[in-house]
Amino acid sequence: MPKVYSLLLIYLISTPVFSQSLSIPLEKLEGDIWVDPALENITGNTPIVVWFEDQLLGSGDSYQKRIREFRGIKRSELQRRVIYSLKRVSEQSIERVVIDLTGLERAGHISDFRRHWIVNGFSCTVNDKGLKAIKKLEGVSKIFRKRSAFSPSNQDVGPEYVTSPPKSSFDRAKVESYPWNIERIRAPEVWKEFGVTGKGTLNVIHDFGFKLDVPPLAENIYINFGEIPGNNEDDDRNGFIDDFHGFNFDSQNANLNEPRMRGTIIHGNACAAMVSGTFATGTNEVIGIAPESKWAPVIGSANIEQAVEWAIEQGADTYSMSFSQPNLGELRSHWRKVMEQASFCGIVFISGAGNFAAGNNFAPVPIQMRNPEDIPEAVLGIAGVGQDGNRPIFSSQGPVEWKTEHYSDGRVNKPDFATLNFQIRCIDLEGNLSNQSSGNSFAGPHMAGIISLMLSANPELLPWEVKEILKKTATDIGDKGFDFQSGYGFVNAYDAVKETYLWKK
Ligand SMILES: [Ca+2]
Ligand SMILES: [Ca+2]
Ligand SMILES: [Ca+2]
Repeated sequence: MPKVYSLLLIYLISTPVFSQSLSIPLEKLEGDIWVDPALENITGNTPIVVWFEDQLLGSGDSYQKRIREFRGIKRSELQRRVIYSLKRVSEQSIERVVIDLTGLERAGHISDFRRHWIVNGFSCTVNDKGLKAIKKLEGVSKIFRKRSAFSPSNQDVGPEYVTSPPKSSFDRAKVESYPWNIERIRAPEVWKEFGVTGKGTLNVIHDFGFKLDVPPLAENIYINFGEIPGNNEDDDRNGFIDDFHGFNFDSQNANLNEPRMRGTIIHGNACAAMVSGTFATGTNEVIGIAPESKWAPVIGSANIEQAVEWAIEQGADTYSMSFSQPNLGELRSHWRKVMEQASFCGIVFISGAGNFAAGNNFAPVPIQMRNPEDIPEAVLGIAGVGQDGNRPIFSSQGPVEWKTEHYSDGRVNKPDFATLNFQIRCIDLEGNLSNQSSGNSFAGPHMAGIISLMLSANPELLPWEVKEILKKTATDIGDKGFDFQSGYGFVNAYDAVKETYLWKK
């Protein structure tokens, strides 16, 4: 049975009863149908992503407008209502075109169809005829060319499941030491004074290179209890087979075991450990900022909308992206729309500022910070300093520029904040803190760990309230006030978490 046709049947039996109390008003994209210039004269099969006209955020400047509309609402309530409304409109939009799509699929003009709700639309692969037909479908507003994974895995060694995660070795009373960066960010004071260690939060680490059985990470790995690992079945029927801990949205399977060394570290593991690591193996040295939080590994930049939908469904609080994509063209707008609308589903997105201010990879401002750290408001772009408090020369600087078809902000202030990015101690394959590495890949996870603590202390904070608190409590460094090297300043966990208690709802 063709995929589209089978989806149609699912709509007919599963459309939920409309609930007035949950529904929130949506907006419409204005103007004529727009097609990405990168889709001119396509030959052969090309991946696209389509936006319908009905969206949570209609115009490019809706984000700021709509956050004011929801002032004071609890994060859990906004999340429930936005998810409900986005899923509902997605079903309505697809219902209007599903018969046409089925025909196009049968005729071989489209394939790999996937519906999205985080942005109301769908992805598929098209030929020239398929693209022409989709332009004419009811409700279709914008069509983007999708990109394949920017750094495809070539050492994909398969799935890995921690079926019996070891009990957490972390115990506040047993803490003996921590590396300098954990102390500088003032995490131990939060554990001690407030008893807040990240409990109840889930942090998605979107990266490459994971090995999941490393003790300080395995102890806090996320488990999707609806899924039986390794049986090649989608037990919880969410569309993803064996998504027991996370998922690889590039290869569309659970292949997350990719212990690829970059220099002396496994990149994804190093980032995850700074957020959710417990004790370095066999020691009482704490390596994570939020050592009782959970973390989930995700790979999959080619299908970011699926990855973000998955994160929302699993109840993620933070979503950390220590990667940086240049030259995305108009697809930048799609990434931004996904993250803006997902921040209304309660997710705080974080991305390291990048390392393109010096050396062989130098790029000039305003393209020194790239996607996704260039996304205003919905993504916190994080730069950093070293142990001496100085900015290393590689650390990317703002501002960035937005002049896409959908977004016309012009120059946007970036980065947002600074944490630590130089000579950070990292775990090795055994979970020992034997390495050190530098880069804004680590500035982001420091921020994710701090936000995990904040949301553990006050789970109802909205993403934009988290940013307000960080602005209020950051220490100004570098040039006076906001600056293009450190944003609003150096963030510390203690002042940020303390402030969250004044924002209780
Ligand atoms: Ca599943
Ligand atoms: Ca399964
Ligand atoms: Ca400053």
